[in-house]
Amino acid sequence: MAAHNDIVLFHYQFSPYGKRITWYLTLRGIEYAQCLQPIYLPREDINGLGVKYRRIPIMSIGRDVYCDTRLILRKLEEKFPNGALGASQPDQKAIEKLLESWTIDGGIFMRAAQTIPPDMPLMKDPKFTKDREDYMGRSWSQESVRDMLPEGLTHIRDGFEFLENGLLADGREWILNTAKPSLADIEAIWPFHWVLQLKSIPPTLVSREKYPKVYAWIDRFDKAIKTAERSMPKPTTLKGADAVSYVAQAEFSEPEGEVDSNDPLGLKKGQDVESWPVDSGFKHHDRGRLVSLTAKEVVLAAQSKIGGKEIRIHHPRWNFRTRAVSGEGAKL
Ligand SMILES: N[C@@H](CCC(=O)N[C@@H](CS)C(=O)NCC(=O)O)C(=O)O
Repeated sequence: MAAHNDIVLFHYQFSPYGKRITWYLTLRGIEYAQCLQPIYLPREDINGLGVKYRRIPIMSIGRDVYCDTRLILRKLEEKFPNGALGASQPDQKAIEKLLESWTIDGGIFMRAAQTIPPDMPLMKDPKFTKDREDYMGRSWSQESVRDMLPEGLTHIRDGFEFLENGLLADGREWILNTAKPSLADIEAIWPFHWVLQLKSIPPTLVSREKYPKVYAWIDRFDKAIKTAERSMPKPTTLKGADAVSYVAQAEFSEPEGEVDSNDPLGLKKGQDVESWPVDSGFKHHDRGRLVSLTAKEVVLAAQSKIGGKEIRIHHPRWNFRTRAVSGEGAKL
């Protein structure tokens, strides 16, 4: 059983964040294996890896596990530089980064999630809504969901407006006026693509007639993905136990790295630390020995459940908190 390029992506099909990575891999023609996950916790395979981070997707390359799509995309760009999708001009890089920030931190994804139709069967499944309360820290009761819908719709319409009359206004095919979709297109498109699939927005607010350029861009993007899909093999799908033992037996895919002694956190290599996201999924903390700390990422060594093999968990620094674990109960 092989994972091409040593990559295993843990995700589920309904995940718009997951799409950021599957689209990227597809557009690049980078072959990979996937391990499909349930839509809510528990996720036994991820537990088996020794990873407490709860969000989807995560991606392993060898025995290194990367959390958060921003870090995953950066690693893929670095590991496969030939034909990278990211901009090279500083001003274009800045637009790409601002789009990432707009969709992830600027609230577009959160507003898109508020447009999930309250009548969808999943929204009536208490296991799902309770799980999402743990993930987002807000109520997902039918009442709150209905209350938030109008606000979600208003914000998403604003996003369509911004794209139609801003970045796509001059009739360009792709956000950075490239010949093919680039990383900037992925950074911008994913929540809008998702809401159109959810079919949650009334046509009186958002329609092909009102936002023809955005719709045409999304159609073009889908076509580019379909074409790319046809020119590469489908990802290998690994069963959970196989994926976990594959990762636990693999080699590390990158050198250990150093702890920056000038880092404001003042942590030391080898110290026991915990690290977790502060924007969502914040109750789930990874713990381990500090392996590396740079401006861009923190790496912890934690034990998988396969023969106690050590894996390295990578978190980005942005919107993550890392601190020393000390005192009673600190033993890992
Ligand atoms: N900033 C994270 C956010 C990831 C995220 O929130 N993913 C959603 C899925 S689309 C999630 O984990 N939802 C809760 C869950 O599936 O457990 C990233 O870029 O990867």
